[in-house]
Formats: sequence, structure tokens, C-alpha cells
Amino acid sequence: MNLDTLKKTLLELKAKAITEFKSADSRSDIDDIYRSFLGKKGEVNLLLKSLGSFPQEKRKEAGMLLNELKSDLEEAYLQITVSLSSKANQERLSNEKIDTSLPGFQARKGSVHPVSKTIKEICDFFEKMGFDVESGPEAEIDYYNFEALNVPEDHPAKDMHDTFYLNNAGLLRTHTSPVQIRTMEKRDAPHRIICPGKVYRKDSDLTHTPMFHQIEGLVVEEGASFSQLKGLLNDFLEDFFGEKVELRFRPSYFPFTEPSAEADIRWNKNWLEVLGCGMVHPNVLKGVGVDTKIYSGFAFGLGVERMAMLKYDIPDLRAFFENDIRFLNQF
Ligand code: 2NM
Repeated sequence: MNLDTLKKTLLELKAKAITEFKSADSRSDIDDIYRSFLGKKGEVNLLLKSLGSFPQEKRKEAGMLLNELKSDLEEAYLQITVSLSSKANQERLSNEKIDTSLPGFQARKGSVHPVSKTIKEICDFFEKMGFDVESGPEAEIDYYNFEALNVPEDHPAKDMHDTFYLNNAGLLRTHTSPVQIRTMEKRDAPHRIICPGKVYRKDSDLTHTPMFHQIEGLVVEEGASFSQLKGLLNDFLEDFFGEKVELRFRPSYFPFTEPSAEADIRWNKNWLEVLGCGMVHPNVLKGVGVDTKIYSGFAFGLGVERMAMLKYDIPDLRAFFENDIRFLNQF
């Protein structure tokens, strides 16, 4: 073969390939055509093999011509592939119909967790009574969780078996009282604050979880008295349960209050403990720089899960933590 015949052959081949590509109407057609020209046993490779029959000085030019054909065919292959897929897209789009009369997707509504709902209900009441809602860190240090609260060094609550200690000498707060200490350090008396939040105790059984929610309230004012505390708690419990409640105060003990009491409400013939309270211990007030010749204080603390169980008739503490939406959606 000479160069002129080769050129002629190549032109014919190119025309043939392009015609074939143009008539193809599926991916597999295109791939078959591609292989018949550019595959291992395709026409281009056959021609490449015949290059040996060219005289030495013409071989290079013949090779270049073949390579040109090769890239022309690759180009044609690419073009037909793209145009075929855009044709397929257009077809799909023009056949696609949206039935606007079909019902839409119903977005599922979330609901407020009963613990959050209860915290809000309680804080709303105390905010109406002039309290500010305060919050603070859950990872605390011994000083704010125990020492500033007049808890002695050897108190059992400080035991490794009762408190979660962190490896950096910190601990997880066991009550929200550290928030009250921090607030009293930051601002001057008088104080009316309410502190909701998570607290942690090494306790885990049917009626205790290692994390639960607490709300503590604190009033520091001139003349703050135990009778005011009783009156406030009575009003609060009536507001919370939505009906008159029978209340009973029993003497109790907390290191941070003196005197201390626990309050019970009457619940179908039974007395149920709902909160702890007392007059803030002078050591606690003095520790944050409150002048105890002018001010006195009272405080109280309650467990949110327990209050929610009573109000919403939830029989099992575990329901709060399982997050079963059939339970949660009832609130
Ligand atoms: C309770 C019971 C009695 C209390 C005391 C204080 C503070 F910081 F003022 F000293 N905060 N909370 C307190 C008092 C908490 O929970 C059962």
C-alpha cells in the first residue's frame, strides 16, 4: 500500500464510522461501533499492523495519519455519547408529568419532651414571681458543688460511690446549687433566682438515673422567712398541679440550710415527698459575701422527672429516657 491509497482508505473509514455513529440509537450500539473501529481487532488496529508493508521513509507519515484518524474517531464517539444522553434526558423530561392533585407529604410534627415541658411550666411560675432563670456549667469543681455549700469534707455525698469525678480534678455537679453560688458571687443581694438543669449522681435503679433534671430556687432578701418559703411553695404546687393541694412540712437535714424541711403533698390518701427546702445556712451566705445582719435567704430544690411523673401520671422513670415517639407525642 502507498500513502495515497492509505489516505483514501482513512477518509472512507472516517466517513463510514461517522455515519454508523449517527445512526446508532443506544449505548450498546455505540459501544459496538466503537469496538469495530477502535477495539483491539478493530479496523484502525488492522491498518496499524499493515504499516510494516510501508517503505521505511513513508512509515512515520502513515503512522501520523492513522493517529489522526484515531483521535477523530474518539472525538466522534464522545460527541455521539453526549448527544445521546442529553436526548434521553429530554425525552424523560418531556414525558414526565407532575400530578398536582395528589396529596402532599405530611411532615411529622415533633413535640416537646415532658422534662422540657415541666421545666418550662415551673420556670414560668417563678418568673411571674420575679425570679430570674440562671444556668451554669455541668462540670464543676469541689468548691462550688460542696465547699461553698457548707458540705463537710467527710460528707458521704462526696464519696467516689456517689459523685462522678473527672480526671482533671473536676466533677459532675450533683445539684444545681453551684449556679446559685456563682450567681451570688457575680451580683449583689437581694436575689431571686431559679436554676433548672442536668445533675449527675452515681445511682441507677428503677427509680434513679445517673443523670436527671433538677430545679432549685433561691431567695435572698431582707426579712426572707420560713413562712414566706411555705407560702411560696404552696402557691407554686397549686399552680403546678392546677388544684388545691394539701401540703406537709417535715423537718429534715441539708448541710446548706438550717432549719431544713422536706415537703410532702397528699396524693389520694398517701403523703408523697416532692421537694426539699430550708433557710440558707449563714456559712453559705457569708461565703459569697452576703451580709447576714441585713439579709436572710431561703432555698428549695426538686427533681423534674419526679414532678412530671406525678403531674402526668407516668408510672415509670425509664419512659423519659427511652425516647419512644409514641410516648413523647402525647405531650
Ligand atoms: C435543696 C434543699 C434545700 C439549696 C440551697 C442552695 C444555696 F445555694 F442557696 F445554698 N441552693 N439550693 C437547697 C436547699 C436545695 O434541694 C433539695
